[in-house]
Amino acid sequence: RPRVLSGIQPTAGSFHLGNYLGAVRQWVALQETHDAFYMVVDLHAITVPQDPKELRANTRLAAAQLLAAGLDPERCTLFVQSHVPEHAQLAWVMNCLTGFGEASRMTQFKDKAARQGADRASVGLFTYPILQVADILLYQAHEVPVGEDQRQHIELTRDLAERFNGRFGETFTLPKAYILKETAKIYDLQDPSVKMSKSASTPKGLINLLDEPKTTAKKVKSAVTDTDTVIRYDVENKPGISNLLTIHSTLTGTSIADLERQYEGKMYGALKTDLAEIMVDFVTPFRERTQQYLDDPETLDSILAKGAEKARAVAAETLAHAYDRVGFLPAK
Ligand code: AQP
Repeated sequence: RPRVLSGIQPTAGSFHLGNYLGAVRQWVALQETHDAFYMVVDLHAITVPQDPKELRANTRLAAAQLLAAGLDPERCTLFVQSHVPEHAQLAWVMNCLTGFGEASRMTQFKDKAARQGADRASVGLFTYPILQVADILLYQAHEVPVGEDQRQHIELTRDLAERFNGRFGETFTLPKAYILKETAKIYDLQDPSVKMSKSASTPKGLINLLDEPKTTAKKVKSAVTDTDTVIRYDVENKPGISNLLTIHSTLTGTSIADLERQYEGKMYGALKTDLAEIMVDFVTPFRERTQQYLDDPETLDSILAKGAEKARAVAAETLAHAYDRVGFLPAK
């Protein structure tokens, strides 16, 4: 079985619809066909200022949401990044292989640093993509299911893996980004020219899966569209409607073409009302399942402990190999 690896940050508490449709939904499907490793990336979460109590709670919350979304610990390896120290260890080695200019070209860093004020951005935020490189290479992953915003980081992973292999001998598998075109980028409901994002979206434009279902319905109904009246998929001229069609199509499994036929001659309000109902039907059981996992932290923690043990077995082997290649004297 080919291997996949992916991670999600525990920063915001609730996952948003972009995280779910762009990434987590694929994770659930891939556990059936791949040897899948999924993690809550708490090391990444401290690249911006965090509250320790919240981070701990949000890490459990992220794991609970992943299980509620359909990850099955019998079918995949689910763990917390900081439980596997090899991530930070390999990241150091990869840091030393990365050019300063190369790291400076990462657009996510530029965006996030600009939002924080360049002087306040941490060195950790700067090297975040290199930690991600280590995350992926440790598991010798073939594919990395992510949203479009992560493509550049996967390219960096391939570059650094090739560089390491070229300099020290074949060690790492070169991974590929696994990006589903349809849901690669879910847009902000209030400004469909930007991606839905926890740090950049307005509260009204961001669908949090753990919001009150009533709030979710309201956000869908007040999504920004355009002044035309035809329900048609056209990202250029109708980004708002196209975004709603994408969400509808993915959640219901109806093709966009069928949706266009179904809504022929109907008003935008009809699409929004239907989608609000679909969203409510989706988030209501999701919230309940998440709560059930949170109500039983012992079970949750033991799932994560087993996951970390499985992950470490793989990560430790890769790290030992990489350390040896680099020329570190083995500890006796
Ligand atoms: N709008 C989106 N459409 C599709 N996929 C998305 N992802 C994020 N936003 C969208 C994907 O979600 C996965 C988890 O990402 P993360 O935990 O790194 O979160 P993030 O990218 O930090 O999420 P945000 O909301 O975009 O955070 P900020 O605002 O901090 O940048 C990834 O696979 C990502 O591609």
